[in-house]
Amino acid sequence: MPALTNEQIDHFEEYGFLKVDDVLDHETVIDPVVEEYEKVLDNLATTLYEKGSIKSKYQDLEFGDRVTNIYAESGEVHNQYFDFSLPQGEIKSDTPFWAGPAVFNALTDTRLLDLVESLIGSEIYSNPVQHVRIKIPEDQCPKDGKGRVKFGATPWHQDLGVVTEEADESDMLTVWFPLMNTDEKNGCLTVVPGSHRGELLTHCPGYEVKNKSKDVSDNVPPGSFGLQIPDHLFDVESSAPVPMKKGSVLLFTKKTVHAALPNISDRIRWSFDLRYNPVGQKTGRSVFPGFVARSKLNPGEVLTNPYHWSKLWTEARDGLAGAEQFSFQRWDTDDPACA
Ligand SMILES: O=C(O)CCC(=O)C(=O)O
Ligand SMILES: [Fe+2]
Repeated sequence: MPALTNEQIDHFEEYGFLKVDDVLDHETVIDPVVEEYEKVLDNLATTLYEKGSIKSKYQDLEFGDRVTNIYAESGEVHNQYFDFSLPQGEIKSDTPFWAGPAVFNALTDTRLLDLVESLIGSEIYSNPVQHVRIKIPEDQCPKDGKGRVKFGATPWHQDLGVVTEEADESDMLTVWFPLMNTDEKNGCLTVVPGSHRGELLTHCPGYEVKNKSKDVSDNVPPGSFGLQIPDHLFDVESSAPVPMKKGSVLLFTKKTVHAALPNISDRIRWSFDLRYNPVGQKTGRSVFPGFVARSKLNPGEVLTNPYHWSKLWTEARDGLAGAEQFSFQRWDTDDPACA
C-alpha cells in the first residue's frame, strides 16, 4: 500500500510540495528527540559555564528558554553543537555535532520512509545534506558586528542550489518537519507553488547583504546572508507560508523555491530538514556520509545501527579535519543577476 494517495502525489507533482499531517508519532519519534537534545544542551551549558562564557547553566529552564538564554548570554549561536552534519569548511578534530540514536530513529522512521518511498521508490538513501535548526527569538539572538542576527530567517533558495552539480541528475527529495507547531510568527517555511517546473535559478552569495529586498524579506533581517535567489527571478508574489503542526511533514523537490520566515515570536522555532535520494545517485556532498535507509532489493545493506551512523560522521570529521578545504558552492558573485 503506498503511503500517499494519488491525489497527494498529483499535488506534489503539480505544485512541487506537499504537506502531510499526523505522520510522526509524538511519543515514539519526536519527544525522544527532544529528550536527547536536552542532554546535549546540558553538556553545552556545562562546557560554556566551565569556560566562563555563561554565569548560570540555566538548569531550571525548559529547553527553549534554556537555549535562548545560553545563546544570548554567551553572545554566540551554538547550532553546530546540535547539528547532525558538519560545517562547509574549517572542520577541526573537535568540531562538535550530534548524531544520536533518537535522531537516527527519526531519520529512519517507517512512516516517514513510506512517504519517501511513494515519491522516489523503495531504494532509499539518506542524503547527508541534513540539519536541525533551532532558531531563538530574533530579538534575543546574538548579532554580528553589523547588527545582523547570527541565525535567523532562511533566504529564498532551491535545495539544488546548495549542493554541487554532481546532484543535478539526482532525484533528491527534501523532508522538512518541525518538532513543535510552526507558524508565520515563529518562522515557518514559505514556498513558491509550481516553481519546481522551472530551471535551477541563480543563487547569489551574500545577495541580501547588498540588496534590501521587498516581500518576505521585509521581515527578513539583513542577517540572512548566504546564498539567495534574487526575487526578480521568480514569482515572489505567489509564495505562500506553510504553517505546520508537530507531527506533520513537508515534502518538496530539489527545485522548489522556498524560504523560512524570521522568528518574531518569544519562543524557539525548532525543525529538522532531511533529504533522501534513490540509492546509487549522487548526494551533492560526497565528502559527507549517507546510508541506505530502506531497500527491497538489498535489505542486507540497510543501516540499522545508530552507533554505526554516528561513527560514520566521526570518521568523516576526523578525515576532513585540517584537510584541503572543499566547497558545495557553484555560484559566482559577479553574475549579472546578482547585481
Ligand atoms: O528551516 C529552515 O530555516 C530552512 C529549511 C530549508 O531550507 C530546507 O529544509 O531545505
Ligand atoms: Fe532549503
